[in-house]
Amino acid sequence: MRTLVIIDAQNDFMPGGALAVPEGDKIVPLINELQSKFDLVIATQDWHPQGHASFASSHENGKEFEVIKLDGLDQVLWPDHCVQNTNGAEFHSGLKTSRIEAIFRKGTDLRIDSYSGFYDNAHLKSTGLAGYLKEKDATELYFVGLAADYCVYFSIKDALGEGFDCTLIEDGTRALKAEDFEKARIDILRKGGKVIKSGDLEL
Ligand code: VGL
Ligand code: ZN
Repeated sequence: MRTLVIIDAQNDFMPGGALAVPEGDKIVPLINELQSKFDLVIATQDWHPQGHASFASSHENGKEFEVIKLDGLDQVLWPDHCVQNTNGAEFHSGLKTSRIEAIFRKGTDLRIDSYSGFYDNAHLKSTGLAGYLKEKDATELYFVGLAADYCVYFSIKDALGEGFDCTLIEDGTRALKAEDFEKARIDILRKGGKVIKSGDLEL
């Protein structure tokens, strides 16, 4: 079964948002159009409590985009973003949501960041997404959303590790940094994932 996985299409990752991805809003019409081509559509939301450990503002002298060690793991310190129940955490208002069957939220634990929609960054806690997809017989996953070099990339890595057939729809994503996406893209291909353009999608 072909499943569209929409990663973090939230206001804070859109131009004008707290952690804006350049041209992040450009993917919304395509994501809307693509939904009808899939048997199942699911979405993730970055969903942090206030004072989350990934926020620079939660650390004394923390600087945005600086990398620190957090419980032994490298952690980028981000601007406050996707705080639960704020407008920044809502989906882009243009995103069609009627076909989204389930929403998986991540980053909800105060001390642990979670780029992937499947597991937190330390791989300690599952969101339940892998089990949900397996129960639905959703073997072929197609990824779109934000940001290509973080949450989309980490979600694909985990999905490949779980044995799913994974394809990134390249024009359905945008990166925070182009050079990081280039590395991510090579890694996805090396790990057995596919990268296509939406025009290459066979119905
Ligand atoms: C993301 C950084 C921090 C993302 C989430 O959705 O790519 N990036 N939190
Ligand atoms: Zn986040």
